[in-house]
Amino acid sequence: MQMYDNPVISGFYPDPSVCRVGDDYYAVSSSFEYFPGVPLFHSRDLVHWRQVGNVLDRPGQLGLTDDIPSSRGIYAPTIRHHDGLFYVITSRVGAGGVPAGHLIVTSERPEGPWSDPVHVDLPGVDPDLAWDDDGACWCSTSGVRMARIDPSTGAVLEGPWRTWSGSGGQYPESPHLHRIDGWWYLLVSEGGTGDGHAVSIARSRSPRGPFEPCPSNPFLSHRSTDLPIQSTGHADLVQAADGTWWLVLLGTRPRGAFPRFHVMGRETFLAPVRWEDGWPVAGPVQAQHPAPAAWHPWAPEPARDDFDSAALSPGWISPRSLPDTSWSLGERRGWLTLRAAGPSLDRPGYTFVGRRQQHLDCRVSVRIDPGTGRGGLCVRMDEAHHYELEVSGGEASVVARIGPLRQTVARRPVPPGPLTLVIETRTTGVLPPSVTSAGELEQGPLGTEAAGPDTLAFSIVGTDTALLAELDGRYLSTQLSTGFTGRVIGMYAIEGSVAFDWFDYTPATLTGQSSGTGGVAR
Ligand code: 6LW
Repeated sequence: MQMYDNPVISGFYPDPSVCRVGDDYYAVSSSFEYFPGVPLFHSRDLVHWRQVGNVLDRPGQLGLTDDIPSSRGIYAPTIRHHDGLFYVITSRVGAGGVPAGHLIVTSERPEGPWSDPVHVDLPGVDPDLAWDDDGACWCSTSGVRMARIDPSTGAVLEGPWRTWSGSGGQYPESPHLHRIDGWWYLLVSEGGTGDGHAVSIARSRSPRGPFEPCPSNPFLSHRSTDLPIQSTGHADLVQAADGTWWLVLLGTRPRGAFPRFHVMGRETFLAPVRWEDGWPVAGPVQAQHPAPAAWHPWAPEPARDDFDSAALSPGWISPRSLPDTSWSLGERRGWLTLRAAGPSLDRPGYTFVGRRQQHLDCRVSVRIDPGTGRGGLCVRMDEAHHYELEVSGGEASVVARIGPLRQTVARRPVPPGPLTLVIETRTTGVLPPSVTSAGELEQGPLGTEAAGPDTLAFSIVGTDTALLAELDGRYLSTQLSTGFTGRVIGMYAIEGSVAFDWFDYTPATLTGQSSGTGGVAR
């Protein structure tokens, strides 16, 4: 029997929403402070996904300014297809987690171009769109609230009012309203997006309610289990072309000692659904399930970007913005040239182009020519949590920024001209290293057992390979940094111009640890 692997979209792609048009499926997820926003994926089987663009790919649609903290910005989109048009609705969230309304964009084609946004002034986050036969458009948001809106202008025509809000768990959110067999099913998540996460459902003959809850709510939760996949929730429902039903939902893969750490944020999982007495039955979400009838793998994405194209591919992201003046693929043909905009990765405003870490074990390498500038390769959670391998002035260094602490943990002279920088994440042989008072890295236990999720190893490759440092991965985990995102690995410049000939991302598959192969580009 053909099985599929979870997660189906690995790396920090949380809050998934999916719609089907004929034999094609489209999925979107949250992007928070990153530009471009709202990655859009295409699949023919719900298992193998490839990114075909970003919904918010023009600065004017997004407006992510430097005062937007990490893990704020764009939250929890919903994608729907109605009357020949794709709709994406998503929330904007400002400092302090204060919701700042919602925006709707439309396109005839999922690849875009997507329209400029119209704004919807409703409280909460996690907006959803659903239409009834009369053409009325229903928008539900966290809380859970419901309103009738005009999606072409964003005008609120009626409401909002409180509607069914789950079985009593905290944070009723991520509502999705689906019309199935003459019923309106309202799918919600509750319990918060951590260990207590759960999915519940209710139904009504009218979008206005009253909603009758499913007797077995929450009908899906991994709370209080020792399952390897945790925090399952924020689900959307889709019927495959063969009539079977599926949930796409977020989950995490925590590792290490109690209370365990996840480093790639919340990822996208797929779970089969069956119906009993008019209610969905799903879960637990496993690392493998029998595959949907359609099976349509895409050709694997190349591991390496040689920067030979005229445009950056859609998987590249930058915190808040990537001004045209800060990067070029044309200045030096076949190289990505980054120009420093800010002097430090500790404060917004710097030049950084990266991609999500998508595998527990992976190897990232770049060919860098620092010229007279300063830059390198960075693993980032946010401005206060990042490790980098940096080159400048004939020296390579490994720098760790963990909360209020910033330390150069290794230095080594390097010859002038291009060199290859390598960062590996390893889940095997994890030992907590220590830094001596002289700033030297010392291997060995610090009186604790190996407890982190992984180790990050920093090397320079020339005629031979020099390992500069190995650092504990727990300090670049959601449990340490807090927030809604996961690791992003990227190239940066913080002084002058720094050029990159290629960037290679290779999952390590021979470590004995499943990295979740999913269908998405690696
Ligand atoms: C999102 C909420 C959630 O708004 O996390 O898992 C929040 N669910 O629905 C941010 O992703």
